[in-house]
Amino acid sequence: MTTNENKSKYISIGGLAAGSGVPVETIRNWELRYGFPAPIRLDSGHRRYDMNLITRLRKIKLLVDAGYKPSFAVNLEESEIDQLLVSVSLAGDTHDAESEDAQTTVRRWLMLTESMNTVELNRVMARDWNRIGARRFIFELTLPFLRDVGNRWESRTFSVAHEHFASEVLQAFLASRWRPLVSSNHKKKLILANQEGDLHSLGLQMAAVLTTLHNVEPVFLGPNTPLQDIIVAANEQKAAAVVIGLSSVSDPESSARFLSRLHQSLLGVRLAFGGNDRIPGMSNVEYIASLEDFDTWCRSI
Ligand code: B12
Repeated sequence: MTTNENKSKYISIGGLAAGSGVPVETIRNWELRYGFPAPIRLDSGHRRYDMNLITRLRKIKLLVDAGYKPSFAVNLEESEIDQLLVSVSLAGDTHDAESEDAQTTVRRWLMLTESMNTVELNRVMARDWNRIGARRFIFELTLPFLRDVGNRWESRTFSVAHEHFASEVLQAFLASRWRPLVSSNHKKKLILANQEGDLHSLGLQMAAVLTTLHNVEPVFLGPNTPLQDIIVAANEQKAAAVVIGLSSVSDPESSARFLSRLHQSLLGVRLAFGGNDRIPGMSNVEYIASLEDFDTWCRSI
């Protein structure tokens, strides 16, 4: 087929390779052997591929990585591929999940993110939480997982949709675990909020998990919280402290102004922040460099 129409729906072989994670040479080789993925040809003779092929090729790659032959995988229906991807992931459970190393578990989470399999990713996360406990779940699995998601997004192995999917599943999972742990026996309250404009709330979700392990009640205001609302919540709740999450996207100068204004209005409530190490030093506002440090800091509330 020769066409120059609808070019925007079509991508080059390099684009297909970047989007699917299958190298250019392999794509050419599979086309030659199995007739898949089939390109259209421009008048110039160059190959172009329908963008919808990215997802199919990505999933086929997962099956091939799991040991299936390409000749078998390329001929499957979409629904068969999805079913097999679930069983591949389940099969991994049968070999001693107890002793599965963190790297393998993170790879499993990444694979389920790649196929956007919500049910299975939730199930595996629940298994891992029960298997190694909340603290290790955060430090050994969640942080490396998010780092890998970020790296894959940067190298375009993951799309923005994958990044959003991973964040949403993870944040819902973490909240579902720490919220039931909050008890009316907790004597102290800690306000957790992101600065206005900052949507990176996963650091705070992890901080909330750690907070409950210290018998302190997190009052979680979450992403994008206006200054005034943090002040109102801290005063009304008689909070022992306020911790602000600032991601690396936040501008250091305006974040410093935000923190100073907050400190001035909080009247004797302890104020700390974490997440961005480029904020100029401030007296009366504590800096918590990492979630490990936050875990220790909680003991001082
Ligand atoms: C998930 C994610 C998102 C999600 C966030 C969803 C959510 N509910 O949190 C969404 C899709 C919304 C998003 C949006 C954007 N993102 Co983003 N995102 C990420 C990603 C993949 C993970 C971030 C994360 O949660 N990491 C886990 C945290 C805990 O790790 P950390 O940030 O390294 O934090 C460490 C410490 O700083 C500390 N810490 C962090 N938070 C806190 C809080 C407390 C209280 C304490 C004590 C400590 C602490 O603990 C961590 C471990 O020690 C990163 C990539 C990466 N490698 O991190 C990019 C990343 C942070 N995002 C980035 C960008 C550019 C954006 C956008 C501007 C993209 C865009 N063009 O729209 C927007 C900005 C939105 C906004 N206004 O905030 C860049 C920032 C680059 C920079 N320095 O400027 C990154 C690094 C990706 C990249 N490599 O380019 N993002």
